Amino acid sequence: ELADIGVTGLAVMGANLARNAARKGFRVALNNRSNEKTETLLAEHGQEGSFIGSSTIAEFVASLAKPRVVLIMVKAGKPVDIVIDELLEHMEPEDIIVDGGNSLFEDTRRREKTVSDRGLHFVGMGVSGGEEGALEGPSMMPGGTRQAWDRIAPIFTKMAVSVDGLPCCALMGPDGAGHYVKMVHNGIEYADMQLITEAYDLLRTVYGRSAAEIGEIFAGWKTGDLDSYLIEITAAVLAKQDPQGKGALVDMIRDEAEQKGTGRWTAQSALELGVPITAITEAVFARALSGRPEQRRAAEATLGGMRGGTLEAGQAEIDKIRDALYASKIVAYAQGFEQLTVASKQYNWDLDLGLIATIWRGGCIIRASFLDRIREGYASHPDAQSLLLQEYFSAAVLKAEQAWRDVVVVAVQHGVAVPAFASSLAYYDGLRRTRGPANLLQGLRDYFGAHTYRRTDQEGSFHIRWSQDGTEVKS
Ligand code: NBP
Repeated sequence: ELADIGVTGLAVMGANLARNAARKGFRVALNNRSNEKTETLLAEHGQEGSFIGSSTIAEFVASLAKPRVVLIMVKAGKPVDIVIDELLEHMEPEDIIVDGGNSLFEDTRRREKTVSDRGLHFVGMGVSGGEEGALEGPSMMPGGTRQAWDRIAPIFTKMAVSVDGLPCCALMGPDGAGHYVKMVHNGIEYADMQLITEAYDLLRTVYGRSAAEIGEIFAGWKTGDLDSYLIEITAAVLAKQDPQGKGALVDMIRDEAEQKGTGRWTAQSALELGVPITAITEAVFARALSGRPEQRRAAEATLGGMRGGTLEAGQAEIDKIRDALYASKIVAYAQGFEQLTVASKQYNWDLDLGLIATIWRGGCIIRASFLDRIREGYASHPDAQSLLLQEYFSAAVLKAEQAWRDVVVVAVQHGVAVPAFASSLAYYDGLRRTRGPANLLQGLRDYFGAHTYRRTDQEGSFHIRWSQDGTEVKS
């Protein structure tokens, strides 16, 4: 009997997705560049379902029912191209190649073209939820043709987690749409984590609370507006004791964050598209600064550390930090969704923002009850120009606004950096201005570069000699 789906690339993600499919009753063909991984999977988990092992790509492809569905789970980048080329030698028109790795959406657009020129379908699918999600039910964001989706939907919607009876897997749009949505998901995840880190830093550094105490504060936030997976695991991480007996484990961890690139890609795309996603970008830069420990040590020695002494944190201060976190989080999501809106127009993807919020509710790292509000918001205001202008969120931000300002003031006065809190607030304040200060920028640009300006009272572009004596620099 032939297999329903094949998985090639059996490191943690591929192996767990293959087991997930088998546990859901699909017959799964297995392949990996080096055979040990295939053999190990068969030896350790072969009894979980129906698998067909293979040692060559030819054998692997031959073990699949037509039209064939192959899920590639190899390292993002060149390996994906290598595997696609190998598969194309053996697969046939109408077959479907799905890349489930964290590929750059531009690579996906290129690969989709190459594969569809050969008469096959290519689906670029973002998979979120880490290794546990891959096994138990991830959130999956496929991009490709409707025809390919109709063929693979019965498999992938069954593998994905469901929330309120809706699978966290749906067609996002053509070509790179799925990987783009996954990229922005990761960007939002960066911002979300940075905001949590800033709340922690204030409580730890300015208010002198212990990791365990902060863990309890976060545990208390699990039940309110902030209810989310990331808040839940923050409480757990802060509560964890060092197995070597040195107190809270988090206090023993080096403060240098690593990154694999999806946050940076999100920021790069936003810069290309001209979308102001300040929270995500600050989160990427905060990781970059954290990665310069020598420079930070030298700067602290020369310039001094925190300003002023620690403060007492009563319930009022803790509540304010929670409110600032929530308001900043709304801004970060508003920015991420705006980026999706702009990209959707740019690449003709016709993204459904409510559907995106729906499939992010389970399986993925940013899952939160908050996404239900976003989903409802897009259902009732599909054309709102910003999430911040949807009733639920505008009311929430207005309610949190004073606390948000107070928290940023305390951070600034104590010299403790809160780039994501502060830049979210700056974005919010910039957004709330019918008339901002860019009139002056235009004047300057016209002065030195004759870039022209437009007037508030007349149509057309204008240029003027700005200096009265004619000595201005000419471009
Ligand atoms: P890795 O990203 O570590 O990739 C290892 C796999 O790639 C192995 O199967 C390896 O084969 C294969 N491979 C490489 Br490397 N070069 C190859 C080549 N030239 N030809 C064929 N196969 C090659 O695995 P992972 O952590 O399971 O992640 C897989 C994908 O899923 C990545 O794109 C990742 O970014 C994405 N992702 C990961 C997570 C996560 O939590 N880890 C979450 C969501 C998405 P070998 O065994 O022969 O060396």
